[in-house]
Amino acid sequence: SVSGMASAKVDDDFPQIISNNGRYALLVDSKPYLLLAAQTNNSANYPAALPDVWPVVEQMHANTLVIPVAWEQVEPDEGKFDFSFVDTLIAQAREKQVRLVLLWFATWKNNAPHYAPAWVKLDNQRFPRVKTRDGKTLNSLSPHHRSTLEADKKAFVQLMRHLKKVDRQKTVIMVQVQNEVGTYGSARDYSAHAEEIFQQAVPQKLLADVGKKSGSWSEVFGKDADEFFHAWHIGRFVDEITEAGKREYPLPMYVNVALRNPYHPGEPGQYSSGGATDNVIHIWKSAAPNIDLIAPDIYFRDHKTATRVMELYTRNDNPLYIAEIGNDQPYVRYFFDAIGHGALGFAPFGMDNTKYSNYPLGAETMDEKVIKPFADLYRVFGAMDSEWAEISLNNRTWGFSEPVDTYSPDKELWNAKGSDQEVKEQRGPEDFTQRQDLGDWTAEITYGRPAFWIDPPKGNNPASGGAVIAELSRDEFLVVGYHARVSFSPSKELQDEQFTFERVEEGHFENGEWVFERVWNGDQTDWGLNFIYRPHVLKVKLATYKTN
Ligand code: N0T
Repeated sequence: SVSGMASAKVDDDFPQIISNNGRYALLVDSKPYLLLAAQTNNSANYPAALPDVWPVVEQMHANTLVIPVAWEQVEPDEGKFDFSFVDTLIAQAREKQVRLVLLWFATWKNNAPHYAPAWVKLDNQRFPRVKTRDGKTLNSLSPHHRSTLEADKKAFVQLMRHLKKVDRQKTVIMVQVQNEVGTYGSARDYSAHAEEIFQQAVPQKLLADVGKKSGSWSEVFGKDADEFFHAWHIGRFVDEITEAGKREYPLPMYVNVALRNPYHPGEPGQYSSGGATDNVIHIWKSAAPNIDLIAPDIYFRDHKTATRVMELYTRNDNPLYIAEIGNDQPYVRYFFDAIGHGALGFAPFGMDNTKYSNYPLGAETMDEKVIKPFADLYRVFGAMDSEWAEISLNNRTWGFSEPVDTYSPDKELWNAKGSDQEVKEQRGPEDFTQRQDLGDWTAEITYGRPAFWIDPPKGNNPASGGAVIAELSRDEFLVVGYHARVSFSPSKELQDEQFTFERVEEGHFENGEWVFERVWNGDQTDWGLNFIYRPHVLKVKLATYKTN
């Protein structure tokens, strides 16, 4: 089960994460809930910014807004709390019928204490920063000081207490603790105080959880010692805050990760050291049992790297949730991979009209062209968010996105080292074809082919296709595709059998029940299931028949 759930006993109607054999769902109002989310740009956490936020949430058909709450705004003077922004936000969210995920920007906001109050970030005596090996002071707070932990914890507890008081109807459904924790520029804190702790034995709990024999950090972890030490201590710091917050009000709580590139990781400190990068997830799981999930922030534009990240963060002990993903066109299709991995949700970053753009991470401008492809997907999945989340909790699912990245002629694809542009010229149909063994049946997904015949796939320009398949019963699948063709054929198990679609129904869900609209047949099915302009929801029944 999800780590934090063991300790937190909450009412059935309280937001919580449940699991079923390594598959997960977030429950909201006692029902599975798919987070079709939008995250604002940074600095949108003031009432004056909100009018620029809601229109995009609405155009996108998002059911959830992900938005910061800053320590500096709730405790500008030590011990004096002001939750007026939170109150305004909750009131407006209710009016719009949108749920909230709050981001606690405090000790670490991408490495730095920028969102901490002045009384914290200006007092380096009381709240010391990380020191490099050469004694340079970095603008990243050290995890080794009770003073920092206690101050942050006190504010976080007040926030959770406030939510408990004002949010009886559970508009806020989840909380992110800190943002992209870790330190750039050093693997760990090398201050004298940190050094003393580093020389001590590795804690028993960590040794037991990772199956190592006792010793100092260097003896146990060798060349990984510095990074693992930093990850453990940041993890413990975050866990203690989380535990205290949950004691007030036990919402699901998670951390997000400034990823390292899984294929070209570089050295700790070149990426955010101490955050839950793919190489230290096990350290974090041991250090932070109250954290319900560890969520990747995906800014790799290429298919190979983006989908690899999803594999790395989908684990029996970790439900996938895409805490952030760039909002530009190439990223949209990765929605299908995410939900194919059973993700609890998906939150494109920078979805507001505050006239800011984090390009090249996301899109250059915010306009209808950026919003529309997300809206196409969210509209369809929004109409069955609870049903999908329940199917995903209990059934096998597979997601696919167009594998060949496309490039505009004048620009290479930013942050896409995983993608090999060189071989682009020699692409053949196989490059645009994905096959998945589903058991008795094999699915084939192809991209960029005419609606008729078996003409080979050439890919879409730009790459934009995707599909997801859920197994409803042995021969029955729910299929949603977009700019793709989905075909089925017998697997080895049914090798010599004749087969056909018994019936392909297009429909939708109402209150958990499938509502039939029409049968897809003829052009819509003769060459496979062709998903052209927008996603459709199909229930596909496959069958074999005897010829003698
Ligand atoms: C993200 C966002 C926001 C060479 C960036 C991503 C958000 C934070 N950080 O717009 O700041 O609050 O979580 C860092 C990605 C760096 C990629 C560098 C690739």
